[in-house]
Amino acid sequence: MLKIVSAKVIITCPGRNFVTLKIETSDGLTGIGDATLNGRELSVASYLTDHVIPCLIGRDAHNIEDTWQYLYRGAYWRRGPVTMSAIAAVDTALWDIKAKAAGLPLYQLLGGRCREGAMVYSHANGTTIEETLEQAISYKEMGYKAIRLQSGVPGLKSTYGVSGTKLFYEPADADLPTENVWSTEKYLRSVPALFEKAREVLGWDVHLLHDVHHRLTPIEAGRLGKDLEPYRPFWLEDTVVAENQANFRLIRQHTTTPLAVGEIFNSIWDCKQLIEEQLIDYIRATVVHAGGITHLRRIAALADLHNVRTGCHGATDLSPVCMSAALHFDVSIPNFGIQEWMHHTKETDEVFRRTYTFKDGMLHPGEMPGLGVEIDEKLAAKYPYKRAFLPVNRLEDGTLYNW
Ligand code: KDG
Ligand code: MG
Repeated sequence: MLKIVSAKVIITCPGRNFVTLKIETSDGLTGIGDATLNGRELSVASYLTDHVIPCLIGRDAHNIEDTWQYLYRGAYWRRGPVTMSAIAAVDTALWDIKAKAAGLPLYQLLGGRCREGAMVYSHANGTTIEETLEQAISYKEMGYKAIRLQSGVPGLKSTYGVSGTKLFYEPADADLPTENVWSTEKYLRSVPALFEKAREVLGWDVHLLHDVHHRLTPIEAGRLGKDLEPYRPFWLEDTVVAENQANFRLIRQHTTTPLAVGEIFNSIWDCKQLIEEQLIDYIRATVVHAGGITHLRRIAALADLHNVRTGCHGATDLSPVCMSAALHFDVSIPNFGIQEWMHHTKETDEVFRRTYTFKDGMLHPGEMPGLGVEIDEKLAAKYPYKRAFLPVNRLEDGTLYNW
């Protein structure tokens, strides 16, 4: 038995907030898991410290599935982003420990490699089409095979996905929520022009992606998908809010543009209908917000039955611990599609010493036993938690809208 003897939550802000769970076992092995929930970080920290850690002490670290069931079924209150991020942190840390105990990189325990590395997409953004494409060109020169394009919308002061700092987009930027203003009409006019120009400038040898960030109705999404068809996007992401999964039927009736959704999903039940009815092409649930490696594998297995591939969320609010876990998952499943990756700040990469590397448009998880990432606790302590909110969004007449 590999007894859990202690567990603690580490909160640090090396450029943005991250919550990490660290578990220690009787023979001195440690494992870590990402528990970051953007803008709601302290709620997961409390859930872990007050309600999960006391139940972990004394348990066998090897019994990952039983611990998962204990925290999910055993809690009575199921699902939700706070609960599932906390479960994910425990699950990831236990997989880290098991792989270290075996002396193997985690992907070996998940069945070994299905591919050399995980194709990643990066974010090109700018206030104008020209600026966005300039950045896209530089990503192409760096070797990226896939690029997400987000551009400012003429007539709107700010919009989702367009940042001040170009290498990464960091929306949780204020002590209280900032406000964006939205116009669907202006937006719908601007995106086809971006993609038309992008194909002229970038050619056809690179995958192009776009994130709508939940701002359209199903029929508007159908229209946008149709308008983009000539430019063959790799995917159109989060066209509509996915609480009502049946909404996607209408979108599907109107376009063959591939659809991706799921970065805010936290359980297999959030994607069940979308997958079973083949209403989407890519499922974007990720390790930290969807119950860890154990649950994400279950989602991927269901998706595989219905021709749906994975495309895990990988914005800067997912720590290098989550990114590492995602990469081991990505290389080990048969129906991997693509992995999102944005650069973290230099300070973040110093706090989280990671072994994954980028080469020729792909990330590689590395060969270190376990996840291949460690947290420098002393350095982490130098960056205390800083309250930060995601923005909210209003229509031009002031109505509160989806961000
Ligand atoms: O926390 C919110 C961000 O992770 C999200 O806005 C980023 O949509 C996003 C993406 O596709 O990376
Ligand atoms: Mg997104």
